[in-house]
Amino acid sequence: MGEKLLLHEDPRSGNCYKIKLTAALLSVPLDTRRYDIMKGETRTPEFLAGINAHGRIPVLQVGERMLPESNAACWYLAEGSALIPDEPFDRAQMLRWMFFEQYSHEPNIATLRFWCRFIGESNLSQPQKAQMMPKRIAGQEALATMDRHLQEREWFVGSAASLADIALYAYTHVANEGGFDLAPYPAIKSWLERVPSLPGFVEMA
Ligand SMILES: N[C@@H](CCC(=O)N[C@@H](CS)C(=O)NCC(=O)O)C(=O)O
Repeated sequence: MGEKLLLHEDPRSGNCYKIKLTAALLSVPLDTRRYDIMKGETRTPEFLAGINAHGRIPVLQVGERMLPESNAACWYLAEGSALIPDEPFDRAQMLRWMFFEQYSHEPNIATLRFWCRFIGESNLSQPQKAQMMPKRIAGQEALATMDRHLQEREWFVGSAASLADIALYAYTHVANEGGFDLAPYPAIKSWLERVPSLPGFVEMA
């Protein structure tokens, strides 16, 4: 990986953590530049024009080029490594769980964590308050699906950790901060204990 890598991030974000964890597991050097999303620092004209027109972190800067979307950045870092399975069906299964994470997991579990831990329930707008219960139910459904899958296996795909585990670990291990009780999901709890044993593992800030 010849070009310099810079992660535009807010260290409280699980989406940013996925990329830092991938880089750490692969011993890839990564510089970081911090933004405070609570202060709208990813919505400034400079950020929108130069970093990400969608106004969000994480963005992985590769030389002069910008790569938004956490899972795309993880893929870029892990290309050719053991974190992406060689076998085509397994590789597609890994993507299946990464898409699941973005559609069924992160919008519910990460959003409730953000609302409960960082905004505070009493400061939520009426539409946000109305979304809390549907998101809680959908988040529990995602956790139940993960738990059923993990009852049969140690890792999401094949017999080793892959980007699917990294993507899903980021917000599952802090799901309690969004008010999710993991007690009903014993297979998830065992898997959460397994991930930190990976060589090079780093904690979320
Ligand atoms: N699908 C995107 C989600 C990015 C995202 O939602 N980023 C949040 C922080 S985790 C953000 O930048 N929020 C600030 C804002 O919307 O102003 C990814 O996986 O990278």
